[in-house]
Amino acid sequence: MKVYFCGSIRGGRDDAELYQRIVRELQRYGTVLTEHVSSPELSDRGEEASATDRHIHDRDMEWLRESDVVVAEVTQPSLGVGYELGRAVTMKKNILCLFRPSSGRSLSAMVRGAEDGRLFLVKDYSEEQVEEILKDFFQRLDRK
Ligand code: 6K6
Repeated sequence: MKVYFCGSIRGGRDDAELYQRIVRELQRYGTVLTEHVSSPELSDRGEEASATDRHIHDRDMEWLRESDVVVAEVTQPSLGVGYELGRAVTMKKNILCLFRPSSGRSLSAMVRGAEDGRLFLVKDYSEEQVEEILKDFFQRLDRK
């Protein structure tokens, strides 16, 4: 099972620690292709000396194509995550979006409204529910 994890980079790194917890949990179910998204060393400048933006985009799209499932933490708004979700929909991937209402934010209608109860799921959650929600998601995938 290959998992593509999405989380904000240039959109802001406030939730980086939570991304790390989610990625660690996801690693119980498969290979996380985008582990770097959770790296505490990565700043909101999201820059890597050797990688141009085109290289990052093309490499990430290749990983997205390769992936079996896409899990996105969508509480911190990020253009890149929104873009990845749109591309993943076109590729007919199984998608889980995780949103924390405790943030006081309101999730974009373009993400919440894409929920279809089948390939595109949106879950409101709090941090202590991460394990349980991912367990349910992967169990459901097994039954598909
Ligand atoms: C350096 C070290 C690790 O990453 C970098 C450079 N930046 C990126 N590398 C890989 N993926 C990226 C990078 N910047 C954005 N992305 C992708 O877009 C990730 O898969 C995230 O899910 C998403 C974040 O988008 P922004 O708009 O918040 O940056």
